Amino acid sequence: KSICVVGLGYIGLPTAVMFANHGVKVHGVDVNPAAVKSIQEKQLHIEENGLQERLNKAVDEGFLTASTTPVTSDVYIVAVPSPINPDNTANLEYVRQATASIVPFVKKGDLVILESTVPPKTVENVMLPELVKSGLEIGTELYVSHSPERVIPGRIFEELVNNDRIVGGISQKSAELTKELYETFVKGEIHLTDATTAELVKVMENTYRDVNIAFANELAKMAEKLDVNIWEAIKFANYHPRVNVHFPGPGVGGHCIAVDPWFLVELGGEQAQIIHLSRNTNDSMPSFTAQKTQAILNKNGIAGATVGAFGLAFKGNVDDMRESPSTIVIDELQKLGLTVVSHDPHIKQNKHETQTQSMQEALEQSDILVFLTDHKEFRELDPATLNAKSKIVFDTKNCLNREVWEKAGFQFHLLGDAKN
Ligand code: SAJ
Repeated sequence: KSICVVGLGYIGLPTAVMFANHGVKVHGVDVNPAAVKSIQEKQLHIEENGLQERLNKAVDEGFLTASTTPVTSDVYIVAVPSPINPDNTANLEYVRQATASIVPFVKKGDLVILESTVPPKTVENVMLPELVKSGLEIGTELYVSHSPERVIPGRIFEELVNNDRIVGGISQKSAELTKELYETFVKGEIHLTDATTAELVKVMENTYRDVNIAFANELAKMAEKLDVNIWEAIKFANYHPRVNVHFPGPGVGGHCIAVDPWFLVELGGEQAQIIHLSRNTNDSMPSFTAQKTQAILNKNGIAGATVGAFGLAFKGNVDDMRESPSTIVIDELQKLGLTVVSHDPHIKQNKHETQTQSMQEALEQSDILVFLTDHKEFRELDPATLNAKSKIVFDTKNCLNREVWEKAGFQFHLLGDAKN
């Protein structure tokens, strides 16, 4: 079987590479010529552990090719962005366009799989109206399914293989054919259902995480008033066998957790109250973080300060700035009249207008060091040898060791802890 993967981003590319590494002929398609070129030249446009070696192998062995338009294949996998509009409604235009782009190529017996995370009913209401234009009968002549990815950036290859998958077919045969295909490399179990259930399951998973993080953020704000260290409290609560509280932070970012719950808010309206409130709570964290930074500066009598923002990625050890809370924290700090310099060892192209410095430059200019992302490089810093202008540090991710930093003479502040 040959596969055409439409969309060569964080999900499409690893998936394409994985099939190619297992001896399947894959053709990757992206409307962005730079993404296509990067594959042809084996120059990665995204950072992911193990991707480079696998890409090299796939291209060198001739199993992966790429272009800006689809080619005739047996299977089409759609893995394009499904972002939200500024008013928090789903933007399904990429899914619709990608589907439309394969219609001229599909033939009897082909399989079309949607990987992108989408609001329930998207396969039915957005994809099928395009696919019927092929003249093929859906479910019997043209098989269609939703097979949402569940991988976590940073560990994509491990999780692509080992995670269970939920596959929802528009017909039983569609689901079965999809399962057969993914069994090429998936070692986890593949559970079959209908397309709408699979769509809901995927969005539910990310919403569960968002709601749970909002709960932790709400408690973090309260802990500051109660004079409790929320990280300690969460650790203790999680010793309970049926409790798994997530962790607070400067906000929730990325293209999934901060986006998908809005799909349910749009569909559920009044019924999606907890989900909506959780989104708002998580979206309030950048401003909470900026205000706490300001309060620390005030307490130290520092006016007209320069804040060092360490970490621009949406989470630790990734190079992805999509929906990163750090950028909003920086905006909020600037609104408060503070100057911000920033540093991120993983970001090659800063998508925010703030100035990015080297670690040393940022350390030398900052009146306070605010850690916004739990990158490995930050965890491993040795405060005793740091050549920094300031001896005030604010850790929003609980990624630094208070004892070690205090021993090195730093005044240590932690989000979700009033101490200091
Ligand atoms: N975060 C917290 N507290 C936590 C955990 C995360 O504030 O306790 C923040 C992170 O810092 C980050 C954001 O949430 O800003 C999202 O990070 P994440 O690690 O929770 O998730 P993603 O977006 O990298 O990946 C998620 C995963 N979904 C779940 O764990 C349910 C992944 O399995 C999905 O495949 C992915 O979304 C996706 O593509 O949908």
